[in-house]
Amino acid sequence: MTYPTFTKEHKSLMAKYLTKDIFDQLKDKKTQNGFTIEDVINSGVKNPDSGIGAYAGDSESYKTFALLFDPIIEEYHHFAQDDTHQSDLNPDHLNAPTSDDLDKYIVSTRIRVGRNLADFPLGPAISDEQRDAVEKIVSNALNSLDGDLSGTYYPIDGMSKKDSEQLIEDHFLFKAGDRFLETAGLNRNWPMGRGIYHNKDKTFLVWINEEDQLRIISMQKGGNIKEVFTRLTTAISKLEEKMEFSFNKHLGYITSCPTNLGTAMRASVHIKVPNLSKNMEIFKRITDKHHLQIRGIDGEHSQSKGGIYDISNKRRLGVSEVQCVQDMYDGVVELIKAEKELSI
Ligand code: ADP
Ligand code: DAR
Repeated sequence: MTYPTFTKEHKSLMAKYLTKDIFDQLKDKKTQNGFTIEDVINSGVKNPDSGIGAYAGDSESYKTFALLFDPIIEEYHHFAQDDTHQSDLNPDHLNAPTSDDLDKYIVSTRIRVGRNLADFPLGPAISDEQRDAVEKIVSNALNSLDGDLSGTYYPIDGMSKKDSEQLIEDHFLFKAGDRFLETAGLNRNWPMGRGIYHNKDKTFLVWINEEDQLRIISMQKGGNIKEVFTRLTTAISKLEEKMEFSFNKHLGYITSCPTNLGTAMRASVHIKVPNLSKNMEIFKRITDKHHLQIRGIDGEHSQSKGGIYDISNKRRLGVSEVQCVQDMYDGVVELIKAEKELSI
């Protein structure tokens, strides 16, 4: 195993912190699942434009390769090695009243968390048999849900053209991961063991074995952020009755990418702000103040369309789930106020 050749194009946190000395201290280590430092950094070495450039193969990776993961986590999340993560999934603690303006400017609201099963490796190190076992455990649990969470599971392998086209049209169907996920080992044996569950109203979805083993998603048209959060927290607690998620008091919920550690939550709105889009300095000042990220409307690394942007919390670790949603809500209220002022 030799120290990778980094070019000036390699801008990721992994390239920044993986010195030759750190590499030499890590190069002979491997986790119980056989995950090595080469496996951790492959995505970032092969994709110089990575922002992070490192993935964990199992919960143990964060300890075995702490010399690399700790500085990455500290810089990205502003979270020190002796900090502890506090979870709060109680929607009563969220101050997010509805309003006509929220429904007028917000096209749709989506709040998701990533989860991985405690007794399995993460996606980058999981075997094909283990991934199929995860699909069976999670889909069986989902098929037992009742009330407004009850629905249907659609394995991607063998999915009918009609179902596939409908799910793509609804923005529900995930495809094989991008080049970052591919080189992290997350597309192995695609599409076996992958699938999508959604309820009758298509307001509750679960992606199985995408970047994480579960992406638990609550979403609906309009701006009733508290209703979306409440549905999500109800679903999470029902699923936690049926399976144990990988969690520790330092890093919170364990995920394959370090950016999702802690709450593993992204609370987003698709918001129409055509005037703000012409005043990006004001736009970014408000999103920075509320620790928010601006994305395009077709997922990560996509562009905005027609003055519609995906606005979501940036903080995930060292803050609670309620705080993630509060960050987004408070920022969106201020963005709408600025949009209205610019439209006069
Ligand atoms: P993640 O899955 O990590 O939250 P992505 O940015 O890849 O992030 O989004 C996944 C999918 O969810 C994309 O198809 C995106 O268009 C859709 N999406 C994200 N936020 C919203 C939203 N508020 N309303 C509707 N669709 C959304
Ligand atoms: N593209 C990878 C991952 C960044 C965070 N996004 C995730 N996890 N989907 C990078 O290192 O930039």
